[in-house]
Formats: sequence, C-alpha cells, structure tokens
Amino acid sequence: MRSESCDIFCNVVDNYGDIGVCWRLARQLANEHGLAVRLWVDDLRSFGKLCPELDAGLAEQRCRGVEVRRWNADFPVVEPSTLVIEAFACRLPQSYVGAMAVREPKPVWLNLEYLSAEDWVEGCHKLPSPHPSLPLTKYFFFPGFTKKTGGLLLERDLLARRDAFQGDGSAKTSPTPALPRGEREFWRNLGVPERVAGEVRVSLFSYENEAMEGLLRGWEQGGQLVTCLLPEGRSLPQVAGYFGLQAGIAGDVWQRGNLRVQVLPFVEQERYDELLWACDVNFVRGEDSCVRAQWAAKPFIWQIYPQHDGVHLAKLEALRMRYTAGLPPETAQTVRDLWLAWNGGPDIAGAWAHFAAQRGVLTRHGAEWARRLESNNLALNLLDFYRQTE
Ligand code: TRH
Repeated sequence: MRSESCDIFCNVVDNYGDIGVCWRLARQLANEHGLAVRLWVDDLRSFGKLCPELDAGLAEQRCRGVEVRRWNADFPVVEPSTLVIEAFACRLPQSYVGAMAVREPKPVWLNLEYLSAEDWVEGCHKLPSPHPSLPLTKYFFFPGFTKKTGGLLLERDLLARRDAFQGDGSAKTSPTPALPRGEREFWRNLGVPERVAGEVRVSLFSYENEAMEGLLRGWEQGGQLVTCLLPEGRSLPQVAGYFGLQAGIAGDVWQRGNLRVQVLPFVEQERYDELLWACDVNFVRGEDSCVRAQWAAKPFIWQIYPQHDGVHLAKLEALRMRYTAGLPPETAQTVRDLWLAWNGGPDIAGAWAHFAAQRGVLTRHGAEWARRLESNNLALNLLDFYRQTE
C-alpha cells in the first residue's frame, strides 16, 4: 500500500480558532492514524500560544509528531502529499496547485469548512468543485452535528481522560474524595484556592461583549459566590475596567460582592480542556472552544464569532435548537435567553439567574449530549472519504 501523507494549509486570519482546529487535526492524523503530516502555517506566533514548545523563529520543525512549516510568500518546491487539506478556504500557493495537477495519482484535495449546525450543511458536505483549468477537483468537507456531515474533532482518548480527571479514577484512590484528584491538582497548579461550599466556578473566554458589565454585576450581586476564571485575552480589558482598573495580567485576583475574578495565563490546548472540565459552567466563543465545551459535558454559553451581516445569529440559533431539543421547556428557555443575552440580547443578569437554577438538569444533559455526538468523529470520517475518493 502507498504510504499516506497529508499537507494541511492554515492561514491564521484572526484569533486562535483556525490554527486551533488545524493543529488538532494534524496531531490526530499523525499520531492516531499514522499519516506523515506537514502543517503549513503563516503565523507561528499565534500557534505558539496553543503549543508553547513550538519555536516561532524556525521555518521548519517537528512538533508532537507533525512537521510544522512556516508558510511564506515564496513557497518552496515540494512534492504534494496524497491528501491535501485547505483549511477554511485559504488559497493554496499556485505553484503547489500546479504540482498537484501533475502528480499521479492526483492528491485528494479537501476544503475543510467552518463548523455550523445549520441544515444546509448536509447538502453541501462532500460536494465536488472542479478546478476551472486544471485536472483537479476540490471537495467541500463540512464539520457538523449530524451523520450526514463530517462530524466533530475528537481525540481518541479525550473522553477517557476527561472522565479520569473529573473523578472516575480518583474516587477509588483517595480516602476523602472531596474533589477528584485531577481537578484538585489542576486548581493547585493554577494557584486557584480550594472551592468553598455553594461556590460556582465559571470559565470566561469571550470577545469584547456589551453584556459583560451586566453579567459581572449579576454575579457580584447574586446569591452565590461566583469564581470567574478569565484567560488573558480580548475580554480582559473590559473585566479590568469593571473593577476600575486600566489593565490586568495573569495572576491578578479581583473581588467585589459575590464575584471573584482570577486572571489566568493563556494555557496550552490540553490545559484549556482541563479548565473546561474543572469548571461548573463555561463561556466559550468562536468554533473550537465551543466544541471543547461540548466534550467537557458541562453547561456552556456560546458567544459566536460576530459577522457584519448578522448571519452568525442564524448559526447560533441552529446550534441552540439542536442542543436544547428534548430538554424540558423551562430549561430550554433558560439556555435560549442566556445565549441570546450574551450575543446582543437583553437582561443578562436575569438570564444568568434562571440558567444557574437549571444547572443540575443542564449538567446531566451535557453528558448525554456529548454521548450522542461522540460516534461522529471528523478525523475518521475525513479519512474514510479520502480513501474512497483516492
Ligand atoms: O480564537 P477564536 O475566537 O477563533 C475564531 C473562531 O474559530 C471563528 O470561527 C473564526 O472564524 C475566527 O476565529 C477567525 O475561538 P476558538 O475557535 O474557540 O479558538 C480558540 C482556541 O484557543 C481553541 O483551540 C482553544 C484554544 N485555547 C487555548 O489553547 N488556551 C486557552 O487558554 C484558551 C482560552 C483557548
């Protein structure tokens, strides 16, 4: 059998989602499925935030089983891989496309699209798009939530690691399992104090948000102690401003009323999963952290990446509908109200209070939801399609 290789091209437009997804997929294809993977990235500095062992000064390096190459304007002459993944419609170098066209057999060329829960995705998944002048066909590959889509990225051992972290393993070994061992160690390593009775721990990863002040005030004045774990990034200035400060850095702790905010460093991807597993509720954004929150199986609130034409709201609604289907109407309504309030709607503090009251139901639902999604694995689906198409 011919050895399988894969080139993944990633253009980091903005934020961390594009490289977050590509890096996850690259590692999975290399380490779980044995492909020789080359990842071409035009911004190694953003990448380095997700994977601190990466050296952003190097044009070529091996990292966690993947060959990482800086994607410069002057693209080198290379032999294309058998599988070529163009992430999020980034444009491949012309010289590379030319080399694909003369390779025999032709590489399988996929455009990995953004995630959406909307119905139309099923109709577009795997559609071919012939090249206008070269003997090449590109296929659209859509992640998604149904069997007729490409599914979601999920590492082979993720859910077992999550379960061990959240308690299944530690309860047996600890004589006083007040908190699962994984979680206890995680908080200690981050310098976050032990939980107190009745406290709610919330991670907050978001963009600038008009509802921020209302949310923080709701927590401050609410009836429960809220510890908010805030990774450094775009929402930090707003939260610092709420406490009357110009700025903040990792390690800062601010407290007022029933709200305690602790600023965290931006951690590598695996540690971020642990943060989601350890918190009671997670605020997430964009694409990749939203999926990770679903694997964490905890109640979550999604801030969708805003688009100027407002189309993002249909996307928000599509996921909300799928996720809340089958929930008791009252619980589904609290999810709707809080998601909307966090994406431009009214009364975030009231929406939070109702949502928090439904936390038990939503936590059980989160586990059931993750179980429903886990059999639709993007890397496996993608490899099946590649092998059938080749
Ligand atoms: O960074 P994002 O806002 O990325 C967005 C979206 O992907 C959006 O769809 C896209 O169009 C836009 O960029 C250009 O959010 P996202 O997708 O959640 O990516 C964040 C990544 O950062 C994810 O892989 C998790 C990771 N992360 C860490 O590794 N450590 C951290 O401490 C945090 C907070 C996140």
